[in-house]
Amino acid sequence: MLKRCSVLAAVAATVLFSTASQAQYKDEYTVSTVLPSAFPWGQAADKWVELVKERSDGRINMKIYSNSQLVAGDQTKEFSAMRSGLIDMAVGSTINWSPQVPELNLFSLPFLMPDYAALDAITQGEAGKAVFAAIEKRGVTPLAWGENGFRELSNSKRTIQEPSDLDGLKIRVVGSPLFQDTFTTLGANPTQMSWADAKPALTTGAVDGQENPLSVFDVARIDQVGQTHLTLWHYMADPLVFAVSNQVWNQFSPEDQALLKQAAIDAGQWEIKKSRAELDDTLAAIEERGVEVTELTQSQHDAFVKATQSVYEKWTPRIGEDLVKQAQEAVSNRDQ
Ligand code: X2X
Repeated sequence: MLKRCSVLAAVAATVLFSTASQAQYKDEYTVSTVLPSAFPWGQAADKWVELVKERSDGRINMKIYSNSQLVAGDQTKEFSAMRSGLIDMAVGSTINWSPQVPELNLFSLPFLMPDYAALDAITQGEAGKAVFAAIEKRGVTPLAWGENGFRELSNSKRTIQEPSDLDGLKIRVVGSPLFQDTFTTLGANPTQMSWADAKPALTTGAVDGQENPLSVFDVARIDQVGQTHLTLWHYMADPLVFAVSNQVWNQFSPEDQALLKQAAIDAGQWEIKKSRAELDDTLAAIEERGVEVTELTQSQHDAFVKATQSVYEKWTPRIGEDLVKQAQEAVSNRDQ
């Protein structure tokens, strides 16, 4: 009898304990993204949610809110909302979080990363670790990298082959002061606006041009709003970061933290591979629709590099001299 009682007590204790720890878990966690499932970015988030659900046998459920709807369309508020716990998780672009995490401006330095090997050398090396530490320091736990892509320049007015071709062009840029500086120094007339406002502004002709990865240009059908000139200048690429608000992160058991992290790593690797593999077809589809695609010669490219040097002078101290140096070294030592 005594034995039975203690077994019962043990069972009761287990039930109680697991209900107590389960009670800290939410029925559903919010995941913020800017772009929805039609884009690689949204697919990265979809994959993460799917893997977590599967690997946790349905214990951890996440729901994606795309188009920055949790921050009323203002993607530059996503990081603060996550930090304060208004948003549980996000798959976000380094550009959109850079107002709160200055180190993330690293990736926006013009022509720092000539190719994917350079981008990977940064994210997968010591510089990438330093960037993650900077995010963590500001109240958000970064788990893995994904990719929005190399950003190319489009406009409705003319072929752009050299800095002077940008003279006076009104360009929509993301809400980042560094972008404002890059385009101002090139002689353009940049306007910061959210993604939600970008397509309407292109449609009405309020702006002449924009910059975004080819996948975004293609899926959002930017060609349909008069953007007939596209220059492949690969001037920067924005990685995506899978992340969780610290307030939420600390409530997960160590096992579930590991599960969330591994699922983010797997989803990120899957999405990076997929979006790179799709690039050639995407470009072909864009050209087929009659968009004039311009590749820069080496000397044209060099002219842009030269014209944007002042951005480094102004922004390196803000990003951190050591981090910029570490990234530049990673780029020069990359496997090619
Ligand atoms: O707003 C943009 O241009 C986008 C969708 O690429 C980002 O969120 C950085």
